[in-house]
Amino acid sequence: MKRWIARAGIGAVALVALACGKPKSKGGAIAASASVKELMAARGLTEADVEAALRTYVPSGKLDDYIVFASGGQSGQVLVIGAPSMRLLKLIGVYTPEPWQGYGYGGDGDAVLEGGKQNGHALEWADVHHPNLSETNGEYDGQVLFVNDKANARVAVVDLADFMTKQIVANPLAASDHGGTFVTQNTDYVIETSQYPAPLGREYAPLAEYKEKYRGVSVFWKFDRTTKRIDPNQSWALELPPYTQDLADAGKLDSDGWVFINSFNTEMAIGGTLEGKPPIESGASQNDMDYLHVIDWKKAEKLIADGKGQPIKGIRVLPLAVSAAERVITLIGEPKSPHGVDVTPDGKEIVVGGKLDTHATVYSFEKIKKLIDAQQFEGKDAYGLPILKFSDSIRGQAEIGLGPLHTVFDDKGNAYTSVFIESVVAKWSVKELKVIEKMPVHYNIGHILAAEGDTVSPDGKFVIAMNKMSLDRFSKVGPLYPQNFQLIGIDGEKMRMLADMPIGIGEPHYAQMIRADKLKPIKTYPLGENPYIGHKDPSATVAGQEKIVRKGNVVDVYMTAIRSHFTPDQIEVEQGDTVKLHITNLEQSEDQTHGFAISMHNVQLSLEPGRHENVTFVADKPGVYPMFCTEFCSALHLEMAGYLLVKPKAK
Ligand code: CUK
Ligand code: CUA
Repeated sequence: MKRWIARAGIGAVALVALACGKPKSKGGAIAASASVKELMAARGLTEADVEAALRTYVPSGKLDDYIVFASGGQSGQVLVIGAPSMRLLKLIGVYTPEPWQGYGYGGDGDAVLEGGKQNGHALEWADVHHPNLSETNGEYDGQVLFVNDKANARVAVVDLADFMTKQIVANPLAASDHGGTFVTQNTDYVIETSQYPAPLGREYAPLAEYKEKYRGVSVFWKFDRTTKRIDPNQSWALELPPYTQDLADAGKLDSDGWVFINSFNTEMAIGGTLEGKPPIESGASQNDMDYLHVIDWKKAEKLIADGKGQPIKGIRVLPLAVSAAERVITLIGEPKSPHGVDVTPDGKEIVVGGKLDTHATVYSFEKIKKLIDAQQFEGKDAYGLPILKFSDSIRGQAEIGLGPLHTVFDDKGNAYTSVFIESVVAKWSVKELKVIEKMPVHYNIGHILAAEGDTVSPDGKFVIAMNKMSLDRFSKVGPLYPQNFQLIGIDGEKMRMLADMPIGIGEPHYAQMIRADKLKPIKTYPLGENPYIGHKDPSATVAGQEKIVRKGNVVDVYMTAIRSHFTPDQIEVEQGDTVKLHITNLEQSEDQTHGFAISMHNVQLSLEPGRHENVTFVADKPGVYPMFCTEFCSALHLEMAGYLLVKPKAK
């Protein structure tokens, strides 16, 4: 049942026939229908329930058509979910150590987490907001996933060859981020924009100097396709005014070369609740209009290449004055504290979700470009940035409802906007600027995502409502409730609610859904490969070459793992020795993973077939420590063990 059953409504008999996998007989009655009807009655299922089940059920052994990469919120991880089944496939450890994958427990992955240090501190959590897949010509290419850490201004690179985090870059300029990690249409750059303004480089300045010293910043991280890493040395940044920059999106096709960033709090409110001053929330909601930042990044790139950037903490930053004079940044009014900004698939228009305003505003890139080229500005802001007239820059507005946030698109010219306060998905025609249908969701939807949604050619099959509250949807699990992802079919005349999926590890923000056949992950590593260096590890070992080498108080152990033993399986060292284990999994068959742990040492590795890992620790406490495999790999898994013996220092 690969194809969708029917476009419009389908009757009970047909449903039952489908459920039974038997063609409908001439008379309409079929043998098994009674039992399906009984089942429906016994379980209290409606026809709509059964239809939703048929549209999403993926039988054992069959695969999902789509893969969703979802932010794991405060967990610092990324969820990998199959759709339409909404089955959880994997949690990828990104900013937070992940023991199953042996990420952050003594192996080579520790160095990746080290890269995420800020101000010299190891940060043990992150708030993952916006996963973004790499693109080629505006299409997801399935190579790499980028995710930001809103809490600590960091960007991570997940390699989709093995679904592992390979790099975390710590933004040295900002203290928090939000508008990220959006990619340009060929992934030349991964864009990360600050959220809460602060002095660039995280220096001290009193709040009284907010307007003079506090700034926003947009970092253009250069992505290198050959190494599959961000190259900080080729990256640069734009100084922004201290308006609180929010979401952002990169232009595509017609608007390639441009970036659009929302803002709120152009009032530059700083709070002061203890002194009886209004909190930021009310100070920031005074003006009727905030500013959409329209950025000509290709021009900025040139100015940086011409040496116009000023280095701050090792990153070349284009000063606001240069951006103003060269018209790199242009502002346009946008209604009251907006939230999402989303470029349409054709790249011609930019949709801004009103949040405190009931509209989605549709800006025309063509109009904006003409006004900028003709230097037809209505004024300048306090920082000298030119401002375009709002009414001249838009095509129109669609009345959406209470609290429009984010917008995604289908293949038929429709937009789907998440409407937070109303708890609905609003489907509307971009051309007509008219709402077509509203689908209630449970409850308080934040982001919304669509199949192939951020590409130049969305699929128009599904959207997922990412709801902040679940109230009565799931069994109670204490006062902290799971978030609720709701899968909605959009390929028919009407939207259909298909499935709920509780997310119990954090508050996800955004996610992207890619066609599963675009992903080509490897099944095993070439023998001895270290995934973090991308080739055979210099310390990789083959069967028969295992050895223990002592040099002074450093003990190097060249080990192998294969069903169901480690060689060597007895390691004796002296108290105070530095122990370096170099372990190669000699297995070459699919899914034949061994784990490796040593009691009391916080060491836990995942050795997928062929993979090599290095572990270094100081044997500081004399004793006898079992070391063993932690994946049930064979009938003799429990026997896959040995001992680390630490001899007390001779007195
Ligand atoms: S934000 Cu969370 S619902 Cu960080 Cu993209 Cu809008
Ligand atoms: Cu190897 Cu269990």
